[in-house]
Amino acid sequence: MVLGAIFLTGANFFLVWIPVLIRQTMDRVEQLSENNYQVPDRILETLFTTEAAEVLGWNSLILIGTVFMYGVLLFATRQTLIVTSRKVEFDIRNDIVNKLMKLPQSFYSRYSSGEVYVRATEDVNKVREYYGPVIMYSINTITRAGFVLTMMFLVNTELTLWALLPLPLISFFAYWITGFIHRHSTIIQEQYSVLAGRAKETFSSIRLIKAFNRLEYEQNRFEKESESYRVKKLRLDMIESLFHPGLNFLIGISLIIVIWKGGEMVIAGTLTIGNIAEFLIYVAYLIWPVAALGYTTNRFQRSLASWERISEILNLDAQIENKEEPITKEVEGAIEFRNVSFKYPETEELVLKNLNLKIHPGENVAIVGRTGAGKTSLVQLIPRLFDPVKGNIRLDGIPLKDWSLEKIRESIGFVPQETFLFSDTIGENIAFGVQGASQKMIEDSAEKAQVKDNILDFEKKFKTMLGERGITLSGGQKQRTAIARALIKDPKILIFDDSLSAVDTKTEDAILKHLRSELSGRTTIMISHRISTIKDADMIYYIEEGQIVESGTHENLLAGKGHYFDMYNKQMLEEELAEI
Ligand code: TTP
Ligand code: MG
Repeated sequence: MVLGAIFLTGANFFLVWIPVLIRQTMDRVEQLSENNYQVPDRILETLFTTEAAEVLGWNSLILIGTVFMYGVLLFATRQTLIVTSRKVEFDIRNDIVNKLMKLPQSFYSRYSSGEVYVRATEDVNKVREYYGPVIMYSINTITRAGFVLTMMFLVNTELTLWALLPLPLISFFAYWITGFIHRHSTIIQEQYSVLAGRAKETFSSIRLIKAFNRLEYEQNRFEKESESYRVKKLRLDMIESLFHPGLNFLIGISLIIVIWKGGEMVIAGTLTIGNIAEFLIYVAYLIWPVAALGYTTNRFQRSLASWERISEILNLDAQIENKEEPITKEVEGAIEFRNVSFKYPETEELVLKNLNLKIHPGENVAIVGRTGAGKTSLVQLIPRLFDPVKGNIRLDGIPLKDWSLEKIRESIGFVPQETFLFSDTIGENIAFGVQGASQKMIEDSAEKAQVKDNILDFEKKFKTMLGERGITLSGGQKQRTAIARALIKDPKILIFDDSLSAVDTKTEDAILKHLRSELSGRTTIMISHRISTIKDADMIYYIEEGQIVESGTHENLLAGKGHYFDMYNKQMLEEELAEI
């Protein structure tokens, strides 16, 4: 940046000599022409006398040299300052994304994805403008005004004062209009996000909209937003069209003052014609820096506001991160909850209350309970998606906080309740579980999850695209793809959050059989609403309102005639009814 400032100062140094050279040339030409005043026809002739040629030739050469130096230095300035600002932008953006990856879930419930996106794009861009244009124009204004004003005062103080008279107006006008443009652009930007968000939502739920016959309603809603965007945009366009005519008008006034006052002085004999030309150029030189003063003040305020929003993110505490020298040894799979209480950051109510649970390595555990009981919340604590508010969780007898996050997460195969698949090939979706998975690994885990046959039925097999530009899998196919994604990691701990709910009982049996042979030696936690899925588990926990109210094997629990027994009876009854 220092280098850029030096280049820019140099460029402006060369710039101020241009009007001087023009003045000298004009004055010399005038002198020469005055000698021949009687015969104007001979002016042309005069120009080719040695003296005239000398004046014009030399001055032109020097002028070209000066302009060339100015150009070279200006190029160097942009190359240093703008390139620097791009590098700054690159660093800030990477820092933000790095931070965003680590921020706790509470952050994502506080900020919408749109807001996060704007901070990582728009705001970073505005901060970049600070390092680029704002600094560049500021240095330019200072150095150019310094040089130009010095020259002007040296030539004629009175005319200088006259010429400067309208300049503050220009500065103020530029400040006012760029401020207005900025405020409206912000509103328009927001309106645009609303519009884009609405369109995205509409098209991703197009099936629902058609099924509910809401086409016209959605169309009208969109049209209304679109109209509001149009009106705002037109207003901005009008103000923007005012900018240049307004600026030119003020410039015109300055120039007229110079010619008027300068003219008077020339008539009085205190100034030359060349001086007027010189002054006109000086005034033109000052216009942009003076307008930039207003413009950069605005930009600077914007950059500052953006920087505040960015540093807010950068200064947030990641909360869940590695302590110094975390444990990275191999995981065996013993999990223990000790007096664990948990609530979500955005709510007050405890979701898990003083919960105790001990799972041995290789044990096959099931968790059942009514909807909303806290099953999902419980298993989310194991890979540390959240931390408990009270109590602690131990892995192999060591508190989770002492483990390396990467090690814990690497050792857990998690199949979440809501399946999310990327808009990518089905093979890549399965391979997501591990880095550098081979085709064989992908196929093996698809086989284990009982989804391989389905995949082979697709025309492009494992290369079938999913999601927006591809096919939509059935609910059960999705779940089994997610299971394959967890199995490919070959993890010590497997967590299935209601992951077989969308498959029929026959497929479920096949998966369970495979898993059982596969799972020996692995700790598994299986959440389910279906007794058939979990009745063979080593241990079943029944959760109610964030507490374990019953535990034991299937037989134990039935004999206890409690909640589990009721649940079992209800499901048996349903099955019998279904058979009738
Ligand atoms: P869950 O733990 O999701 O309940 P569950 O998994 O037992 O229910 P289901 O069988 O239907 O899957 O929710 C417990 C409470 O926590 C519930 O009141 C909703 C609340 N909750 C949040 O506030 N934020 C969250 O991200 C989740 C998952 C739940
Ligand atoms: Mg759940």
